[in-house]
Amino acid sequence: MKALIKVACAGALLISFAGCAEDPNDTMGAISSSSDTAADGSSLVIASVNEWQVTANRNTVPAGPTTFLVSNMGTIKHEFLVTKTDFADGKIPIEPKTNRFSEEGEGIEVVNEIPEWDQKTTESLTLTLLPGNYELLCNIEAHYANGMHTVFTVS
Ligand SMILES: [Cu+2]
Repeated sequence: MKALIKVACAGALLISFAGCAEDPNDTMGAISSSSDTAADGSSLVIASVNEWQVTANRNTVPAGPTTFLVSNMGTIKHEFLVTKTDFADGKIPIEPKTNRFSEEGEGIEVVNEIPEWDQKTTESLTLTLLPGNYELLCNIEAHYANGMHTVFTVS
């Protein structure tokens, strides 16, 4: 498992000096903590997903280009949705039939996403964000209800 994490970090290194902060022995983590912009000048957010949470190293960025570098630290596939909404964290209404929320629902705008990707790998997503309230979340069946969301603000 350790070797795989190192591979994921090497991929991250190409984008910026962003490491896998989850590994305390990884010196790249220390470098990343002082860098809040990616190599292309966008705001950098280092995040991870697992069962059952979404975490990020910052929950506020200025409006504009933002790069999310997201590691799947879980044991199954997850997705990562950047969702603009004024619903409180974790309060987007779940449809009982599907145990997920409607991504076309009122008051919900999925700006972009990293589709389901493999555990122990890292993906990135760069997009331009407008000011507002957001949640970073996973909307695979039952995952949101189980806690896979965190609040995020674009100022
Ligand atoms: Cu998930």
